[in-house]
Amino acid sequence: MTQSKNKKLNAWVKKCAELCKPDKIVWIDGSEKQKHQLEKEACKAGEIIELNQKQMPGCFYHRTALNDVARTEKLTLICTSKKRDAGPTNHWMLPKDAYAKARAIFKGSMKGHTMYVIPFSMGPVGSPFSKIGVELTDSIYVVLNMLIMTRAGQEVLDVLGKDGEFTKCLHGKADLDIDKRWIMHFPEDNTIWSVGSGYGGNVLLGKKCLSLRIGSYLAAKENWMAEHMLIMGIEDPYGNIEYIAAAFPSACGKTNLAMLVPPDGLKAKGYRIWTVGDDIAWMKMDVDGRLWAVNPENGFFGVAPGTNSKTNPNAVASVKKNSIFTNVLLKKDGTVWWEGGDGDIPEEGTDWKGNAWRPGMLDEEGKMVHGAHPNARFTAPLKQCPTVSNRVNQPHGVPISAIIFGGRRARLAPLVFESLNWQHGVYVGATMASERTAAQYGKQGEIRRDPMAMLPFCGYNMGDYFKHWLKMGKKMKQAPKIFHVNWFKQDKDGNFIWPGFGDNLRVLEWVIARCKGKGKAKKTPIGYVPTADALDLTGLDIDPKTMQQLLHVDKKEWKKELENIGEFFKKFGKDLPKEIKEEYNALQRRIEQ
Ligand code: OXD
Ligand code: MN
Repeated sequence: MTQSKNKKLNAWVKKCAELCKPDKIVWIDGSEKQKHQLEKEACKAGEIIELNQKQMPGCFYHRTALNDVARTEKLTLICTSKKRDAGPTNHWMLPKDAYAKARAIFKGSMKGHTMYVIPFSMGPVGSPFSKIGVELTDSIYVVLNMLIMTRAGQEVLDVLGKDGEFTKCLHGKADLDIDKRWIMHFPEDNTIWSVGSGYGGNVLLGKKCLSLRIGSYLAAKENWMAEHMLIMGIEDPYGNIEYIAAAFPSACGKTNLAMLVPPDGLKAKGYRIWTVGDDIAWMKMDVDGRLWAVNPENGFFGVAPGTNSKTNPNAVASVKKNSIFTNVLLKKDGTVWWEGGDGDIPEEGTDWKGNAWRPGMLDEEGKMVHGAHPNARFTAPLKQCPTVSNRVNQPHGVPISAIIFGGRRARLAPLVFESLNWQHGVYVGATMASERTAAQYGKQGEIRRDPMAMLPFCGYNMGDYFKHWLKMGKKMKQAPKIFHVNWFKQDKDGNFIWPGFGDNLRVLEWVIARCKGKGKAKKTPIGYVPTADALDLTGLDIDPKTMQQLLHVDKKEWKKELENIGEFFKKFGKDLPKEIKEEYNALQRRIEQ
């Protein structure tokens, strides 16, 4: 039985059901009653575990398959009729080959299972920013996560109406076999097919798949921007709120920045932070010639390890109830823990793999056994964040004063600099990079270029994406100013020299001052850098020499950086916009002067 008035939707659901052969089809209406019923069912089937409801009301626990704990970039495809349109940074497959490959895996894969139909809206329901998607899935875990991360249910079908457009999102767990796992995007068909995975980033199709990959493709066609950015409001002592959007590569602290707590020294000034979003921004020029942004999501899908009352008290508060915990440590009392979390290290528990765990346990290779997987996640409703902005449901979003790019650089990039203008700012975004540290990702100092933090998320040719950025800047009467930050500078011994976290507000204060034509700066070859006395360091114990180091621009290092950038740009060939080449040459000239 169909529950939609949209003939196209009904026909597509029928076609997918004929392929996957579920025993039953259930439409998600968004009601509490249906949600509770599904929670019960998933607990009974062992798909989720009910946590201690006294201490963590409405919270559940889930383990993924052992080989299914993160996004799989190699298996993530952009399927366009021309290879050129996917560009040099994406994995590509011809749509007909991709459909055939996935169809063979989907075929009959839902026999004995239920197929859930989730109508969802990315962005406030009915907002001119918003896009509707419908996800079909055989996973209740996916349904419960989508109910947190998106606005889902009957109200979305009502807005979709008889002939509204929607992104067709098909997900199936199939055998959770890594050799039969694909995350396929068909931008020309407004379609996403994800099969063989149960990990959030691969299966909550509203997030990276729709809001970024399909979103960026639609944005270029429709003159808006879909970006991997947090959105936050900074309220000054007089009650004025300025909004900024910031892009950092995955796992560089976007969630922490979006929920920042002002440091004591600045608190006296009366600053307040308002969280609009921690991962994705959809931005559009309004009639005032400014860029306005909404967070298309309705929840947080954040990394748990390292999150505690010191690093991010607002995230800790956000996950107190109605949240889902994936791949963390399950404690005896039915609560959860993770490395770098609050409280004493538990004496025992069940680790993310489902094995008995004790602190200090070593594996066969003598390595420490983690209780939680390093990419363990919490899924929590946006509205539970104590600093949530009262504008998150506003259909027009918030006006953006500054765009901030950032990376993890032990040397090179100063704490903050302002680009010379929009075009130079686009160059700064296009040359963003993060270093891997020995402790984390392998070879120390190895640089991964990640333009605008969109490398894994741009749904089309990245050369065209740079062109789109340049075009948007030309259209705006009052484009946001573009900055670059680096919270991760290190001394010779590898110690971080900037405290980060709440103290990052000191940098944001300067950013906002610059947007208002204030804030002291000196011009350097790479852009405007704060003068030694420009940042308010009240209450921060940092010596002038360290500040100098943080703000230093070393021409020799930048010359080396240019070589690396030149290599990276080669892969774009003639698709690299001439303006970006101009900026490269101009920077080279300024450095050599
Ligand atoms: C990411 C995420 O991988 O947000 O960027 O999960
Ligand atoms: Mn992200």
